[in-house]
Amino acid sequence: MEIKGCIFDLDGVIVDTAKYHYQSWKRLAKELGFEFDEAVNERLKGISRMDSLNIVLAQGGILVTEEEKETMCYEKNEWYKEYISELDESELLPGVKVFIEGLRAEGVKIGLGSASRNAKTILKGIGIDHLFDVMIDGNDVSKSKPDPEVFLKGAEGLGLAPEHVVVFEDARKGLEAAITAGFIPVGVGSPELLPEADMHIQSFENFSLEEVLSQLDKSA
Ligand code: B16
Ligand code: MG
Repeated sequence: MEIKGCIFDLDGVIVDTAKYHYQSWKRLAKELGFEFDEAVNERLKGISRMDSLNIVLAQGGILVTEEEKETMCYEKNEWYKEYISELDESELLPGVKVFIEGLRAEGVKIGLGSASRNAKTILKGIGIDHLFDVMIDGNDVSKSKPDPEVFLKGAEGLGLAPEHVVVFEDARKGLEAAITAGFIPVGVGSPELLPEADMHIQSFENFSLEEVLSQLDKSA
């Protein structure tokens, strides 16, 4: 088996923007008169802004019109943009930049597969956008994870078949998407939280693609 490309999810894999999403949803919930639960926040990982809002509103038992939902998504995103406006390289998760640079040096193609419509701004903010051969985000897809559209478009952009591409994901729905479309899935997080994946890493520090290859050989 040859690995020719790697596609990275953004939030929870390259950078910990989940805390800023959480703060923004919490602020919206407060405005609507209820406390937003951190456990519910786990379910928002990897899914679109509108799908997230629907979960937040359900937690508060709040019914609103579609128009009001649009306004709430807009408002939440304005706060989120404020939080991420000061992002810099220090917000990168440990080891990920060095790992990506190493892959590029070996000729492995690099892609982004994120649900976030702010993904390109974030990559630019942390100064690593130039490391990506293709960037697919929430602006480029019509179906969100667990639909594999975002990863399939990424593989297409890299000119690679999914079976030669590793997908690094921290969300169950993202792993489901990668598995459905025949990518090599690696869960970034614990096996307990990400039961869909056979392979897991806690961080990119001291990690190399060789480990993925040896696990694949064992399971072949
Ligand atoms: P935005 P990922 C996802 O990013 C987040 O995990 C998820 O919590 C968020 O709702 C989604 O992006 C949309 O983000 O509001 O910026 O468009 O994990 O797919 O990189
Ligand atoms: Mg994620």
